[in-house]
Amino acid sequence: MTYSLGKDFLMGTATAALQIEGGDKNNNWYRWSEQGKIKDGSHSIRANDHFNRVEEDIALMKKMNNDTYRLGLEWSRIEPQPGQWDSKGLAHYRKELTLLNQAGIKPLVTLHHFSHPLWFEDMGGWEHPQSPEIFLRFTKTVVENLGDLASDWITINEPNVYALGSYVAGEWPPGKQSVPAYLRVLKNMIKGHILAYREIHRIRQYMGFAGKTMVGVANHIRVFDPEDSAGARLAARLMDRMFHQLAIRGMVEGKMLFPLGLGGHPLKKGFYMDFFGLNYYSRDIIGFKPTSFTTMFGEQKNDPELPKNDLGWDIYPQGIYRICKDYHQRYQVPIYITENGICDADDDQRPQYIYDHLEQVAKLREEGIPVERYYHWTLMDNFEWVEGESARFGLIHCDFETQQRTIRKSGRFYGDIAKQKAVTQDMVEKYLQD
Ligand code: IFM
Repeated sequence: MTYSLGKDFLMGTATAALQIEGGDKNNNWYRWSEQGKIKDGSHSIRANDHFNRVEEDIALMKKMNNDTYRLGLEWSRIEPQPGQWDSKGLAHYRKELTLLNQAGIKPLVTLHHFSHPLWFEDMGGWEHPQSPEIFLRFTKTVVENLGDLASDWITINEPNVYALGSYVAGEWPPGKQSVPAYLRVLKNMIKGHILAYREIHRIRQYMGFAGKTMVGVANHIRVFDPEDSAGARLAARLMDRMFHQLAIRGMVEGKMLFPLGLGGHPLKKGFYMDFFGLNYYSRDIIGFKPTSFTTMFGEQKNDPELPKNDLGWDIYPQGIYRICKDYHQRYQVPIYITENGICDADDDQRPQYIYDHLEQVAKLREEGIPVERYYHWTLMDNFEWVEGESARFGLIHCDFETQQRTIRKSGRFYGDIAKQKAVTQDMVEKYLQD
């Protein structure tokens, strides 16, 4: 029942700027909210008002014994117009990073997490051939101004989920449904990552931090287990390639798998990942149904035997173990679980979810797999993209009307684990009795 994670294990929480800050009108999700595309009618302009409550929220992280915190930067606050830099935006993030460092919480900074300025969206966003260089320009300014305050960087969050939601499912801005556009976006994001990877290292090196910089990507990885048929096995392989490998092999190795390689690739093959960032939520059973647009590569199904979260996603803790093992074998770099969490408004599943997933992590660490960090998604209930404010993933409950934050039972449990780097018998009795 009890287990230990080891004193050197870092635990924290993860957020994204757009999902918590509120108040910014110059980004793609503001317009999408204005257009009434959010299912519950909520709006990204509100979120958690974190932009004005940084101190309060850092105090909550401290209370939950966070060693580290993954935060995003809102690009449009830093570069509101192409090539124009907002010193107030940069100063805001300098202050936030300084406060985190003073609190003894190590920042991990994400440069692109699904949101970007309207001018970038309107020129074609990540579909535009110049988008990698435009992202590089943003990265350069950010790291020149903030690079002394953070050693650890994520260039892009979940490129596969972004490209799929925005360019195939069409549920996210700009709402396209086109596989060629998906491929263009992935290819540009890969280039953008590689350029940013090199640039972050270059700048931190001349700042005097050679050898002390960690750069990676937050890869969203699911387990795809096929149904028992040849067609389903083929579909699962195809889904793995289309959803995982195109982005991962491109970003880690600079390898453009077919069909991304068509049209050439000016950047060299190499190794562009200092840690393997892994966002894990769920597993899909894959069926074979090539007859419709949404299932042409494979049909994603639930496993009726497994418990579900509030959004109907299967809860499958063994997946985190399987994925970490697999990617460690492939790449042999430290693994950071950059996201893992559950949508659970009444918090009756989250304590067990945390226990079960961290148990798998403890097992991995015992076996010598270098899972060095775990970031729970997420610090507090926030703006969950098209689901809006109704999908609640937080260790902290947020009343969006009053902005009152209340640490949930799961948050207290997580804080106790983070303090002891272990689950003790006392904790099991206190938090998991039901
Ligand atoms: O809220 C998102 C996050 O922005 C990216 N990964 C998955 C989370 C839960 O859906």
